[in-house]
Amino acid sequence: MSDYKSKFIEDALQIKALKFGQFTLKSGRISPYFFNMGLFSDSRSLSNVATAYAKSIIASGIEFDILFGPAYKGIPLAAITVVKLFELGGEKYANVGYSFNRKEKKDHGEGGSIVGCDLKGKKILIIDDVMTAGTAINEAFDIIKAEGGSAIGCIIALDRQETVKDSNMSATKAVSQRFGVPVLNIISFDDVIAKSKSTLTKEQLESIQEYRKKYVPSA
Ligand code: OMP
Repeated sequence: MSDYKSKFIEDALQIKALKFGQFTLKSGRISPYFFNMGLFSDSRSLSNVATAYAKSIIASGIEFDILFGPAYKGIPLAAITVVKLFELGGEKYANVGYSFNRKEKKDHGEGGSIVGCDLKGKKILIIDDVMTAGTAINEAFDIIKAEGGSAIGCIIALDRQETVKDSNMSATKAVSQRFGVPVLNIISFDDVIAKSKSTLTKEQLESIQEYRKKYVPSA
């Protein structure tokens, strides 16, 4: 596992952004673990997160004009990562822009629902936190399309490697096929387990295994 992935999981465990227990997910699934990206909220952990996103993007070689962070959680992620892309990737990323959407459209001043770079005619990389059943991310693709941009991929911190809502298809694969773009990640569920297995109790490992049986993709 690369250093930045390893560091990312270590930080997540240390600040308790990655927790084991019983959690109800957006999809209604009852999960034995939860990843709360919002707890990366101090300068050190945010700097490390930005490094992890930036290194994953640089390693992928993906070409894009704008990093788009859907409201709310994507907003700081886009801002810190675009800065880190320039710091780590240099001139190649010097002109990369960032933008985000407002949840409520503004009808005065500059108006509209996009803050930051105009998306029209631009190649957009979406940045978000977690993918489970792959539902939440659809909205970001819709916003970009409505603004005349072209979504060329998305990057998430954690790919939980689960199925979509009503079939045994992988959520990331479904998103990738639906929009014809790659779905990149910093870490996957497999990375989480590889790194934290030795610290988990027998009961925790069993409930993770039970959960996986239900939602592991077979397509
Ligand atoms: P899906 O729409 O099912 O892919 O759920 C993704 C969203 O669920 C993320 O954007 C988060 O808001 C939230 N989530 C987490 O933050 N961490 C988790 O470990 C799991 C979820 C979740 O509810 O599935």
